[in-house]
Amino acid sequence: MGISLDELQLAARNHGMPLEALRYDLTPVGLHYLLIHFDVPEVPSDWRLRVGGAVDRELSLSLDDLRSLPRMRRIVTMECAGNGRARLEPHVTSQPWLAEAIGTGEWGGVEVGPLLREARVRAEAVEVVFTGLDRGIDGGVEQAYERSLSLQEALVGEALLAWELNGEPLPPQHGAPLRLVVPGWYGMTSVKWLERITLLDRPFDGYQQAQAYRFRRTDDEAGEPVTRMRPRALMVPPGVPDFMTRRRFVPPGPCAVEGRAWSGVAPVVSVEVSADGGATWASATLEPTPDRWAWARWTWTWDAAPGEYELRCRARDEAGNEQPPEPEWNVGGYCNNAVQRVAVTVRG
Ligand SMILES: Nc1nc2c(c(=O)[nH]1)N[C@H]1C(S)=C(S)[C@@H](COP(=O)(O)O)O[C@H]1N2
Ligand SMILES: [Mo]
Repeated sequence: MGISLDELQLAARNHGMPLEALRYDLTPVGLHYLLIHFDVPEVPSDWRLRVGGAVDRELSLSLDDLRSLPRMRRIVTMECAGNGRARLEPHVTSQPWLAEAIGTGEWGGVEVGPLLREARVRAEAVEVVFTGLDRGIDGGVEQAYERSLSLQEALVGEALLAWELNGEPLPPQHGAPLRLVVPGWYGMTSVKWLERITLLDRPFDGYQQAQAYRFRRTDDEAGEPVTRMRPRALMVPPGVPDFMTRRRFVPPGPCAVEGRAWSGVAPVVSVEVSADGGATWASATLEPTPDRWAWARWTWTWDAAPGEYELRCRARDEAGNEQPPEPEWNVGGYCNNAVQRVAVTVRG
């Protein structure tokens, strides 16, 4: 497979969500996936959030200042844009996710829009840059981790500045003391360890915006920015696993299969399951989502007869987006929402 020690080093720092945790509505904090490009930064004891750039009123806010504003809680499913990268051929060198770079949290904090209005954004502003405290070198460029949103998205979208996860203070690995959470978007948008918000009168050209996170089929094309999560359904692998291969073993008879499905583009309208390697598909029962951008639970009963199988599941959203049977290769290894496959042996 050709995964290097460098990649293993990344994978050991940035863990995924074990797929059996698809059973929980809210992912227990320690099971939510993690992606940290550089290091978890040290947070100064006098930390404040600064809002500046093209504004008439610069803001400098402590966590207590933020806590005095109207609070919001949103249940949000977050997925790394690199989820599924390790399935791409030829190999793309980076964090080698299979399908587990997901999690759902109840994030608590304040909405971004009202805070920007408070800062009196100037007419020339077009983008909002969110800068983290963490620094490192990527693509040969030393940088703070930072990403932007269009002013429109930041003002009218559902982005939150969060200091709580599942009712607890945000832990260091998820961005304490404060992070951005942008519902529906791939995870790279949700900047952790937030230090600064800057209004720009031009498009942001930072590394993580202009170089990374672009969907490119070849090295020399500019590509399209990676934005919202494509639809995806995942199942809890049924039965029990073989330790090394993780092939599943189930007894014959009715087998309850369950999972979750989401899309950052539009609500999921159907989940289908196949037990014959994609030849025929059956409709799963889809439950309502607890929040607009949270995953939906689905269930299906498989009448399992002895033999060797490959289970698959796939989601479709209201905008008509479907999961492809095979990955769509791209330079950065992003947005691979190809259908999940689970090898199962039904014992006689
Ligand atoms: N400051 C900062 N924010 C960041 C990152 C980072 O490395 N530094 N990683 C991003 C990426 S690529 C993802 S997928 C999500 C992961 O969030 P989580 O670790 O809380 O699951 O955080 C995003 N925000
Ligand atoms: Mo990511």
